[in-house]
Amino acid sequence: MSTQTEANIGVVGLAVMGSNLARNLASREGNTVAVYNRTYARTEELMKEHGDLGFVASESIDDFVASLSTPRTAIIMVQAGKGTDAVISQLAERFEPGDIIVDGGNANFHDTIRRERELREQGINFVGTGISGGEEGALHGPSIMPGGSDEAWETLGPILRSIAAVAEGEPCVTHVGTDGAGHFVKMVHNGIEYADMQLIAEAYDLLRRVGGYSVEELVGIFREWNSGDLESYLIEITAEVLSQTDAETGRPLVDVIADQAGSKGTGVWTVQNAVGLGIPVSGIGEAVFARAVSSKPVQRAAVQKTVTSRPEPPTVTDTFADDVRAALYASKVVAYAQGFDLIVAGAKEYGWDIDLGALAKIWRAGCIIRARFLNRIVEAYANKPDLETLLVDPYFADAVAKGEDAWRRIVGVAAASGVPAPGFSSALAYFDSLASERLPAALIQGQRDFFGAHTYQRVDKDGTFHTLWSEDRSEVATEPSTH
Ligand code: NBP
Repeated sequence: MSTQTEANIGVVGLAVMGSNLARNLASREGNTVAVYNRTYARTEELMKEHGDLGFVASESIDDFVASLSTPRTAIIMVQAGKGTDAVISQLAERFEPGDIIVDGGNANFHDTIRRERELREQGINFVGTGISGGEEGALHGPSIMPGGSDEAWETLGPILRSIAAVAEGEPCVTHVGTDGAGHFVKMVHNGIEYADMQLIAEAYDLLRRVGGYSVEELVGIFREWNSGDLESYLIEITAEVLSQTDAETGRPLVDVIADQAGSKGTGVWTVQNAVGLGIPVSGIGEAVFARAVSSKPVQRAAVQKTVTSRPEPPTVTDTFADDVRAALYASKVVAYAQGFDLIVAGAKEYGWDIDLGALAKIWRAGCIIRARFLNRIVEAYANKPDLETLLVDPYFADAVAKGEDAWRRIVGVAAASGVPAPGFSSALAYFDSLASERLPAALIQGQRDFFGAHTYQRVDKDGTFHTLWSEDRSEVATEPSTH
């Protein structure tokens, strides 16, 4: 179908995310939306169901490109990776300098940096954009994290602002930084989401297996938590999932779902990049590993057969649920502190000027980690944009201090009960590492110097030193080790 109509924005890829985003765009004043999908049947389906939104549908990529007004602006919503590259090259063959290609898929930010560089040579603006909120968000208002050039943002900004979620009157979209910045922060967003989910899951497990609460009681606890400072989408849906009864067995649905957690890879990317940048994101790491452990049924069954006796959970008091809540909050502060550290490190490494407060603002609605908590992070960065870590912001420092005793009790109870709480305990270990005046890293430096002459620094004078371990064990001043 060829058409002369001029659309100000186009969407390529009309699976669940693309069709919902196209509907969102088309429902906003001033937008005429061109749509195209490799398999035309999907386009026809969208037209049949929602043709009243005035879409300009094309069967061929040529007609799609011809239907766009200049600067041509197309949002790609196809499977990340090869699918995205295929669509980019189709568009790039037909687009002109000044036109804009937006990738709204979950791309690896390294790919986004490469694609932006290649397309820039052709004068085409490439904008890698994180979009969070799943299919509902795409339809009603996602949190949007665009990278790319200032020039592209001028055209794209008003369009994205019109479709984004709104938090306290402000659209949840900001120009995060150049080239891959948007996809980088979306990756970290997903990593934080992993950590947050893991911590909630640990809270649930401890309340049930140690606290002895029924699933029904847990629904009440999570609903109550959702009216306080833990208020968030993830706590809200936790109560919803726990309240669901399986129609077939009459049991709580959570008890008939296989306990092997899946993932699509953004958590792994977050950890891989954090390791490369030297940033401890132990909360995200533990969450990724916990999903991996859950998905090892053979090992789990073998160990369960070998380990026949398990610890008896200690008797807990009425304040147990409050303790778990405090441990969850403190661990969550650590997970977010680590995630924001990673963003600071990524920005430094890749040359992005990322406004952390603005980022926390656009995560307050539309996305999966939306939470009351984010307002506190906005305030923390407004008070001190170059905060060393969220843990020293007065509000968070106070919140952690108030919950510290409970946090320690819960980690102790988890260990004594044989209930795994890797998120809670690693968060506490991270906090204790930062809070310790001396760390055993001194001993590690000694070991490294012993076997590899890796040298060390001293606390009492400048310089680099090596002990002649295999000679008379005297110390010599030396150059820093390069190996
Ligand atoms: P999918 O990730 O399932 O991808 C399906 C779409 O990709 C279809 O339109 C398909 O066309 C198209 N496609 C593929 Br596959 N290979 C192609 C190729 N070589 N050339 C052209 N088109 C190709 O869709 P989705 O779940 O809607 O997600 C879209 C993007 O949004 C993904 O990058 C995803 O990671 C991201 N995302 C998803 C969510 C979510 O909650 N689902 C949230 C945030 C971001 P066809 O119809 O011809 O097969």
